[in-house]
Order: sequence, then C-alpha cells, then structure tokens
Amino acid sequence: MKNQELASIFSAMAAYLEMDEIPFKPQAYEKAALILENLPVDVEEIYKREGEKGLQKIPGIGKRIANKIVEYLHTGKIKEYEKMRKKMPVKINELMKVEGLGPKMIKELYQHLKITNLEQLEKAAQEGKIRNLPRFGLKTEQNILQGIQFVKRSRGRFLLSEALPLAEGIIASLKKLPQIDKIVIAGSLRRRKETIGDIDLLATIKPDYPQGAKKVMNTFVNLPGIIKVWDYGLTKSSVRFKKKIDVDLRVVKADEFGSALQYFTGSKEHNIATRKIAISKGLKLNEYGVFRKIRGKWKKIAGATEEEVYQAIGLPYIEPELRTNRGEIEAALQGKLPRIIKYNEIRGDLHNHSSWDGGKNSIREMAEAARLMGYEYIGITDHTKFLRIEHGLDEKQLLDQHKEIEKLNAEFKKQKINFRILHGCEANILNDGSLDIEDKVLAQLDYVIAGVHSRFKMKKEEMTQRIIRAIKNPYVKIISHPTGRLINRRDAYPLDIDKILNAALETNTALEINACPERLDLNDINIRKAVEKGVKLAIDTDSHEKTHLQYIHYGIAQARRGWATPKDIINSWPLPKLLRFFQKK
Ligand code: DGT
Ligand code: CA
Ligand code: CA
Repeated sequence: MKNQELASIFSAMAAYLEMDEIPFKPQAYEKAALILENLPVDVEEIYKREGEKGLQKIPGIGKRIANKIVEYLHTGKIKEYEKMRKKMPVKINELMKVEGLGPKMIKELYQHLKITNLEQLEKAAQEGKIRNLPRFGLKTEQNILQGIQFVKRSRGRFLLSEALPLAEGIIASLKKLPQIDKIVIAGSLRRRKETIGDIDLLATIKPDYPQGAKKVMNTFVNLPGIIKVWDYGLTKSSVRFKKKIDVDLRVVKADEFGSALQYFTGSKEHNIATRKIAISKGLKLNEYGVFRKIRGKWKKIAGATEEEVYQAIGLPYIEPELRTNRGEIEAALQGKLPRIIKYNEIRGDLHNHSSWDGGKNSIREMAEAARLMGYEYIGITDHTKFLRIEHGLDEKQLLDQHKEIEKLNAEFKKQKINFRILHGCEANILNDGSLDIEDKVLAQLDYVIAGVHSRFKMKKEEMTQRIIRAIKNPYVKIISHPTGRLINRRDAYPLDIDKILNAALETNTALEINACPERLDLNDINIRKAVEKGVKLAIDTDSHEKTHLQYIHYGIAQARRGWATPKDIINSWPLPKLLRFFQKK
C-alpha cells in the first residue's frame, strides 16, 4: 500500500512550497496528504482499476496531484520532490513536528547552520547558536528545545483517537469470521489512556473450529493497511499498520479469557498489585487463571471472566479506566470504589461553536445533531471578538445571536420538542484576566465559558492570577481547557492548580474536561484533585462541526480515569438542576 508513502511525500512538498512562499499550492498538497493518510483503499488499486481518472474522483485530489501519484506508482519517485530535496536536503517532516518551527524557519536554519535533522537542531540549540540568527532570538531557541523534547517523548506514542478507530476497524473485520467467538480490546487502549504505545487485542475461537486460530491469524496478518508483519503464530501475531501503529493479537482459550484479559489490560502496576493480593491469600494469579494449592497441587479456581478473577482474589470488579495502582486497589478492598460516570450519562454538551464564528454548521444543525444523540440540551458558545482569526463575535453579534437562539427554542416549544439550546460564549481571558466582552452583555447569556487563547507563556503566579480573575467574574460558569496543553505538542502552561481549584470551589465555577483528543484537558490527575475537593466539572467536545459531538466519549473516558461521578459532572444533570447551578454564582 503506497498511500502512506505518498502522504508523507506530499506533506513534505507542501512544506517545501511554503518555504518559497508559493501561494495556494502548499494547501493543496497538505490536503492531499491528509486524504491519502486516511483513505481506506489502496490508491494503487484505484489506479489499476480506473486509471488516472479514478484517482481524480477521490474528493480533494485534483489533476495535478493525480498526475504525481501516477508518476510515483510508475517510477517510485516524484521528480519535482527530488529536485526540492536536492536543493535542501533536510528531514522536513521530522523537523516540522517541532512545535513552533515552520518551513521558513527550517529554511533559515539550513542556510545559516546547515541543520538537516532533529539531532543537529537540538545540538545547535543547546550550544546557543540559534539565538543569534536574525529573527530567532533566545525565546525561540528555548521554545525549540522544548519542542524537541516533546517530539522525542512522543515518538512512537499515538493519540487515543488514532488508535481506537483502527482497533475498532480490525475488530469489525475479524468479527466477520465464523471462527471468532470473542474479540476485544485490551492494554492501554482499553484503559483509555490518553496516548497509546501499541494496540493489544484478545480473541477466543468457537469450540467447533479446531483450526480456527490459523484462519483468524492468517486473516489478521493480511488485513489491508499492514506495512509489516513482526510475528506470526497461532497464539500471538504482531503487525505494523500504516502510521507505524503496532497491533498485537492474542488468541486464548475460552476458560482463560478473563484472566488473560485482566493480565493484558494492565496496567503493569495494577497487575503487580493484584498478583500480590493473590499471593497474600495463598493464591496464584497469572494470565492463565487464578490457582489455589490443594494437596500440593495448583488447581484452577477462576479464569473465564474478569469478574470471577477479581472475585477469586477477594476484590470487586474494577473498571479498566481505574487500573493504574493509584489507590483503586485500596478503595476496592474497603468497598469504596467510586461510582464513576458511565458513557451514556451525558445529557448535553456545553461547549460548541457554530457557523457564526466560522464553525462548519449552523446553530440549527448543531442542535439537530445533539438531539439525535439523545441530548436534552446543547450550549452554543462561539468565540468572542479578541479572536479575530476565529471570527470572534462582538457584543452586538452576540445579542443578535441571542435572538436567533430564542427563535429556535420557541420553535421547539411549539412543536413540543423537549430540547433546549442554551446560549453562551467562549470569551477570551486577556492578559490581565479581564474578558473581551462587556459584563452587561455577558449578563444576558445563559452562561459564559472563559478560556486562555493567547500569551501562553507567563510566569506561574501571573497565569494563575489571570485565570483566577476570570473565575471570579460573576458570569463565568466554566473555564475551558484549563491548562492549555496539547498532547504530544505543547505542555500545560505553568499553573498553581490548587489555587485554581480553590477559586473554582469558592465561586461555584466549573472546570472543563475538554474531550478533543488532542487536548483532554483537564488531565486525569487534575480531575481527581478537583473531584476530591468537590469542584464541579463539565465534559465538553468544543465542537467546531456537528460530527465532533461524537468525541464526547473521549472526555468521558478522561473523567472516568479521574474518578469523576455523575454528581461531579454538571452536564450529566437534568436541565433544571444545571440552570440552578448557573444561577448560584
Ligand atoms: P502501551 O502499549 O505502552 O500504551 O501500554 P500497555 O499497558 O498496553 O502495555 P503493553 O502493550 O506493553 O502490554 C499490555 C499489557 O500486558 C500491560 O498493560 C500489562 C501486561 N504486561 C505487559 N508486560 C508486563 C509485565 O512485565 N508484567 C506484568 N505484570 N504485566 C505485563
Ligand atoms: Ca499496548
Ligand atoms: Ca502490546
């Protein structure tokens, strides 16, 4: 499958074109790269079947790009790209991963310092050579160093949103085989960790298929999208998919399924702790089952289900998201496991953007999509005026928008539709902690979200005070993506989280658990701190189009990993209770 190779060439070409400030073309190549990366069919197949015309039928692939694809399929090269590389032989895709480093900077780094890869970049930055370049400076040099750390740390770890759809796709394909009895996700993906090293799958074979494992494994290692087979066997196979995501599939016996699932779900730390408990009770726990010594011989007493495995060692069932050995075992032993929020307990999404601020869908479309998900309410919270690039709304536009929302709500009422659009906004927290919209307009909205969207680099105390001032604004009911981190790309800004939590508690302000898979902000540790203090939380998707509403489960997973219960999550509450919460400040 050549899709990935082409995608990476096209994104490199986009960067090269941008260096030379060529208009429009970079975007076209960038788009083509994205499309190829996610294309479920092999471009080579399309070309074989339907020729160049077939390639042009792929949405987003124009004549020029189709031409390049054909060139690559025939010659294994793209001449234009080879020329670009010769002119500037840098590892462009690798360097582009460093946050804040763009094509033009890469060009200058090459021209002045002959930097071609990440290692050379790091060395030059450490030696203080970058700060002296025109247009760089000390700040940029430090940012580059930080960016490099991120690239290094995240090498080989994937976002949950990259791993989960792939795993679900594989499961859907294999489930079609009559031989398969069960097939499920294990490992960090089942625990819904925010980044995933590799995907672990576990399957059992129906008893009437003695050769079943062979058929299943054969199908597995030949799935489309695989670029390498590491390992092929009847009990375990390992493969690499495009984007370099590795997947392990294990086939286990039906009566070992529970213990294998418990073992391969991890975490390793949780496993070590559960095994110790087993030992303390004279038992043995491993991936094959729970065993008790009877007259000198180990006898199996559990293994088919996870529930019976936990029960056999004297514990209640522990949800996978809690299995970190950060107190869940002790809580389980004392019967004090939290009743964490369930995936179907969200009643509405409070942070969403509409076409008013450049989002893809109208307010009506967003509301319809939310209703289809079974929600009782949706909050529309467009950006406000400080964010010009996001078409932020000013006071007058907000008031106009209010009228439109009232109209839509009146329509629902007339049609006896039990659904309500709440009107908010996502105001910007300016450098001094004030907001970019006048209070008297904020007062007319159902609630206000406030978030930091500028000047991320501040001293810890300054940033803390900045956000606390916003928390204290009487109209602000939710702080969006409170720590500003982007997974694998940007650290949280330095923040005194305890002070923030205290201020939120005192003022009855909720903090957001942003469900966007790149953010997942707050993180699990901060969620747990909030829950312990009694600070309320809102799980929101921050949707910029209606399809994003589906990402809510990533936020719920995060909340579960932070031990949050329905009483902590304001948008799991019925509307009247939520509105009372908004009134209480
Ligand atoms: P990842 O892939 O880095 O995101 O994290 P995991 O947790 O999926 O780790 P992985 O794929 O290496 O192994 C899957 C599970 O297998 C892991 O969660 C627990 C179990 N496991 C692996 N190695 C060990 C080990 O040395 N000791 C114990 N007790 N369990 C292990
Ligand atoms: Ca794994
Ligand atoms: Ca693994």
